[in-house]
Amino acid sequence: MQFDVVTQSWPLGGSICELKVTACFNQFQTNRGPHLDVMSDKRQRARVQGSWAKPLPKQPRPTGAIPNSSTVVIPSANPPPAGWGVGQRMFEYQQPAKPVRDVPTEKVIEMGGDYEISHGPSGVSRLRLIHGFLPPEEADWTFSKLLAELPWSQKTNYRQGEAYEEPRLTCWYGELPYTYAHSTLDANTQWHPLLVTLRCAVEKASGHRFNSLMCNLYRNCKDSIGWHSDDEVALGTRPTIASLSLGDMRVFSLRKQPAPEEDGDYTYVERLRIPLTHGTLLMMEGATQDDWQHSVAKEYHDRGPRINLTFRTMYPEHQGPRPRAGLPPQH
Ligand SMILES: O=C(O)CCC(=O)C(=O)O
Repeated sequence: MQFDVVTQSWPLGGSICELKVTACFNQFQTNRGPHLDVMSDKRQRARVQGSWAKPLPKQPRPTGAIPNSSTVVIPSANPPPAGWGVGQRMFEYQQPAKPVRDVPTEKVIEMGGDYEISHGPSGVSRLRLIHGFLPPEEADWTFSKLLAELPWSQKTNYRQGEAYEEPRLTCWYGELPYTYAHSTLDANTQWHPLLVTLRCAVEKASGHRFNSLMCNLYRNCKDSIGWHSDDEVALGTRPTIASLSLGDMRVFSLRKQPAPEEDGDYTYVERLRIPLTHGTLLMMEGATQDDWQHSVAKEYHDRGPRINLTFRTMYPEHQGPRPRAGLPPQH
């Protein structure tokens, strides 16, 4: 076996790119005729190793004024050899038709406390975050009991006449049925005794009375709830919602309703993220359901089960969804 090494170098981006061509051929090939030598030469060229040699000394930067013309010609740093079919590249600056708008940075709320998240024509939107509302041992026990003993089932919803299974399990408690996404959860007054105890504790902490409860079970990272507001007419105006989380942490996201002139475009709206941990109580108050939407998105990391209990007050005299501009809710 015989090896030949041919080294070719040329400047590229401030370094010297060096290409080593390792020619390897069997001794007997040298005994073949001239046409075979051409073939073996082609095969030899196919064995290529690239490597970087030491950097070139720095090139002096061009000095002088930037030309006034709106066309800037940027020659490529190391023009390729003639015959490559690529010459100078032209970039033309054009004034953007619309002023450039920044997408607001998403804010994260991690510390417990009271937050005024917006002041709008509908009023002040408020959040209250209480970590450790249930101490860890109590939260563990409550989670296991509710997971095992609540009548969890998967609801079928409808979007544009098409049926789809909700990506989570639910159960509903209240004297009134609860309708959303064109399907109804029947009234259910058979409150689990543990839920009655939790409702009393949440009422005491919040100073609000609740007569209904939506229970959600997110089985794993693939379960979710889409963007929506809890703004059904039956919940009354500026409803207070108390949301207790148990089990694995999931991110609760909020996004502001866009102004009417945005035509339902959420690109530039304010956004918030709240990691909701085991035993945490989140209160949504004031105009939050008018001016914001919320969701729990699917995740790409493994997640264990999570239960969320949202306590609400339903008014029998009001029924049906509240009309709203923008996109339909996606429960
Ligand atoms: O799981 C959560 O934290 C949110 C549940 C929710 O948005 C709802 O029940 O309307």
